[in-house]
Amino acid sequence: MSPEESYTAKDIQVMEGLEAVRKRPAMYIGDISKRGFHHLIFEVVDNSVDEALAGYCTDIDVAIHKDGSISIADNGRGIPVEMHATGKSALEVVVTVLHAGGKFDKKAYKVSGGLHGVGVSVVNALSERMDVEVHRDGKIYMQSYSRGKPLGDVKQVGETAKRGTTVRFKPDEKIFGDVQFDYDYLRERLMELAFLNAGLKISIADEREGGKSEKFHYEGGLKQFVEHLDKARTKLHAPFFYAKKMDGTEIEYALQYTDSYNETLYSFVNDINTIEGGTHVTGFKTALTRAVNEFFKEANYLKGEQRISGSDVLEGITVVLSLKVQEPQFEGQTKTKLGNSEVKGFVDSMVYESFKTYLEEHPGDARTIADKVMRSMQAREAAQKAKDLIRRKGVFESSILPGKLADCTDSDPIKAEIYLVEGDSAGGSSRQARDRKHQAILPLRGKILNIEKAPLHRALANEEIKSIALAIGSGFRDELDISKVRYHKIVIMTDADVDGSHIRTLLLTLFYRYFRPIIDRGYLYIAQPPLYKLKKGKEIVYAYSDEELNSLLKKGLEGAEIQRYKGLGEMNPEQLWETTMDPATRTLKQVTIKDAMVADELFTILMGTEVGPRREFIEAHAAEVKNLDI
Ligand code: 0RA
Repeated sequence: MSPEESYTAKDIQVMEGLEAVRKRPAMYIGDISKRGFHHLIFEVVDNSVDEALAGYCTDIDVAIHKDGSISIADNGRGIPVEMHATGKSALEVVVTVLHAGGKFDKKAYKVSGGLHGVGVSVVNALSERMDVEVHRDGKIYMQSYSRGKPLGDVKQVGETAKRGTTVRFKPDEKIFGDVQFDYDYLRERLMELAFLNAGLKISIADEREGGKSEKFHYEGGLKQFVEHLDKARTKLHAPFFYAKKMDGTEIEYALQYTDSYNETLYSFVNDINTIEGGTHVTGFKTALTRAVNEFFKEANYLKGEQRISGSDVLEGITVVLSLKVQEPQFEGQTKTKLGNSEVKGFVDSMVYESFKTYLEEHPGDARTIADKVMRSMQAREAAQKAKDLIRRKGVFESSILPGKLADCTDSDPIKAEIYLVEGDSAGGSSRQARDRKHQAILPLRGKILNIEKAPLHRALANEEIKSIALAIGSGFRDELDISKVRYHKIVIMTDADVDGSHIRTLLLTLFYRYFRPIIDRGYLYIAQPPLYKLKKGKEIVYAYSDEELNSLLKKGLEGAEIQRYKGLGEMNPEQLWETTMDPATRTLKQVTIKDAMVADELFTILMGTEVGPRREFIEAHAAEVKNLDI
């Protein structure tokens, strides 16, 4: 058969399928930014994790190579290679056919919605080059592709005693532009996957300059996840772990109380972080509250009409909740909210029973937890009194704005912006620089309260927090009313130095813990002031990163005079306007919940009660702390 003759209708369909992916990549992988090309990696890793879930794979090794490619090797069953009726190898079908369902749809847990589960063929379509090596039945097979098209048939290239699949690919620059893999971003997710899948060994190696590598392996799974999250906190007892499988649905959770005033709850469905929560989280919270209340009643801890509220039970708790659901429905803006109504009851009954039993069987832990919950209840009552007092004084009425706010004149929230500016001098120049009609300035003085260590009623009394809340107008925590937000762009503007990044972390944590819906709506931003001013003759150019500086110095601005901006105060109002505040020329980074979560975790380490993790962190990051970017 000549190549022309073997080019069948099926091949045309294949190419049309992959062409569709190349035409509208965002439809398949969300976007084509940094998130997008990292998503390609997770797509392949998910397939390897599926092999592990099915009981066939123990090791996954990820490597970032010097040539800009990435490889994912596993010791699973290996993608099948046998010939099809179509004359094609199964491997070629799996890798070139969009949703090669049916026979090859081996997933125990389907992932509908969300972005996971689009398949290796999407990775192939979006790679300028991909190589797959399969070790199976004693033989090594290879096939290579370019932009989804096979460069030849599947070939046997040797013999082997091993099993498994290695996928190596280089994302297509035509689609993604300049691709730079981010080690820390990858490690974060790989570590998370190792925690979520107890016993699975995952490694990451960076073969680029300054190379590094790490291995993640946790026999204790979620229990160790919780210990990791609490590493900087004072723990009140050893973590409790529970797992149960029923009618194809699985639940696992680990839980620990610390002396923190905050709730840390991470939830996952089929290994996807359900940032927006959902029925499983609701079920969990109501069950936990019920179990504790029940236990308190039986132990006669409560006086008369005293009742424990959900927030009392959740204060200071760290939870990782992980579910495996067969047909998950993901909803919400980022498709990370579980919608399945049947899951709520399932989680509720499993958690209620297991936690109540735990309290009964561990009287020491139960006593400690009960004391903590009691203190939370008393603090809540104190906070309520403080709030009532403030309300009576009218402080939280939106007509009263903080004295240092330089408000804008247009009161339409959609058009209004507020800059939260560090320090008085920068506050002054941004006040002069701004567009008075649409831009308000709130200067923030000194350090904002460490909310990791402050109970609610102390947070309420803090001047900086109060003025932020008053200016924004929404109220916060349980009482936040998103329709009252006075600005749909809230911009954090801090110096590009250690203090600045510290204050930014603090503010992100504050919004994450007190004003979360503002982040969910996408109202929170980080200003991007330039790091350098380059002057060559009459020409003045700004660089916003070290990379940009280097490339400007190489392209036309050789020998330019360089000024490094340490603080916003070093810029005059015109420069500040032009580089950072003018909507026509500035870049703002929109804060995602994930950004805020990362900041919050970092903050917990930096501010937590345990000294060890803080020292470790600072030592590990000493070199980069100057541009620690969160
Ligand atoms: C299709 C069918 C089977 C496994 C796989 C694909 C598979 C895909 C990937 C991608 C990366 N690693 C992978 N490992 C396996 C089932 C194989 C069988 O039944 O033997």
